[in-house]
Amino acid sequence: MAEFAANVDLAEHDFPTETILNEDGTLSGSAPDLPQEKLLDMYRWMVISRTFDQRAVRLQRQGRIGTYAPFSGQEAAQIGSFAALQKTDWVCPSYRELAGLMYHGFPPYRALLGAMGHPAAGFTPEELNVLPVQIVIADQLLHAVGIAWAHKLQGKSSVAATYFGDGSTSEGDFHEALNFASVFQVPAVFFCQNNQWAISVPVERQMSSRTIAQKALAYGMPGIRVDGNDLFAVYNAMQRAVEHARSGKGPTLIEAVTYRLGAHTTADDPTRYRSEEVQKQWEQRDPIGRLRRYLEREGLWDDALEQDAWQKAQAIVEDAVKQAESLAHPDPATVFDSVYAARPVHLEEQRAEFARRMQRELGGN
Ligand SMILES: Cc1ncc(C[n+]2csc(CCOP(=O)(O)OP(=O)(O)O)c2C)c(N)n1
Ligand SMILES: [Mg+2]
Repeated sequence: MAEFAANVDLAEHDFPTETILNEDGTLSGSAPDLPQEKLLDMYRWMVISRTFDQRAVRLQRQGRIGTYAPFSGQEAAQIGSFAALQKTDWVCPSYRELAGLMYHGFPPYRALLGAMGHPAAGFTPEELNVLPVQIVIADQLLHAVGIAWAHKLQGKSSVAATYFGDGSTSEGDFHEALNFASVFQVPAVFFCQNNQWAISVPVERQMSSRTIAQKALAYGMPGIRVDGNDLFAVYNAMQRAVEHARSGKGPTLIEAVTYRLGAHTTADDPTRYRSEEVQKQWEQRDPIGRLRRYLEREGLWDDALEQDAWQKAQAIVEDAVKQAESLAHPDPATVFDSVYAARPVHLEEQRAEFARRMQRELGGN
């Protein structure tokens, strides 16, 4: 065993973490060629997303929405990568991608509907090529492979991008998806947000690989490890992966190293398993402050613009809350619908029983 181990030099297969934007707002490489308007729009959406996220947590505390999964800290990973996609591409998200989805065109009020238990959360607007948010860990990777394969068979140049977390890499679906994607050379991008935790399981206990990116090697596809709090490095990595897929060269696995600043969901208390010291270190690496420092250095941003961005974000989020809360409450019996094309007998019976009970409770007899 020792002899065998001596023959494997894991350091040779290391994937260095790509960075461009330093924490003080200076550059350690060349910034991607982004039009100024697009760059400022990305920053504004980071601000809107952060405002949305904080508001959603408060709404849950007030009992106005159900369980919610915050994404604060992951805005650069999401918005930086979505910015490299086109509207004709497809996205298969998990539950933690609301910042990216809103930047991509998903209306903020609709982003609240999942946590409100509204049936409309199961549908995405017609004009967006986005699948409904996936809660079942890693299932969406297989959906992306299927969509990408269809693109290939139809001779389309569209790409399918899928988003997932570090914990998802332990699921069989992750491995099946990567294998299938590489065997059939489909135009897929696997975007992993390694936010260090899968609920209370740290990434060191999730796997003994040094990186997630290196798993790409086993499937014969490129792997990229990137600083997920660096908007420029993320955009750059995603663009290369999307180009690679679009030009028929097959899939890529990207690992964006980031951190979820909040709880896993509003049902979780991370102070029970995370150290305050590490938390503070990551707060220093906040992706929003980092980009703002760059924009200020470049003379593209100042205090007045900053104040205006947060105020507008507040208004957009308040409007979203109003719109979401003004929707008619769905008929609870709709939980029996849309599971099967035609309701089977047992669901018919349960639906009838449910209707009788509702009648008793509401009708008073
Ligand atoms: C198949 C499956 N198993 C377990 C769960 C319960 N669960 C919900 S989130 C989660 C952790 C996922 O961690 P990660 O992939 O790192 O994503 P993150 O939540 O950190 O974004 C688990 C185990 C689930 N939703 N689906
Ligand atoms: Mg995680």
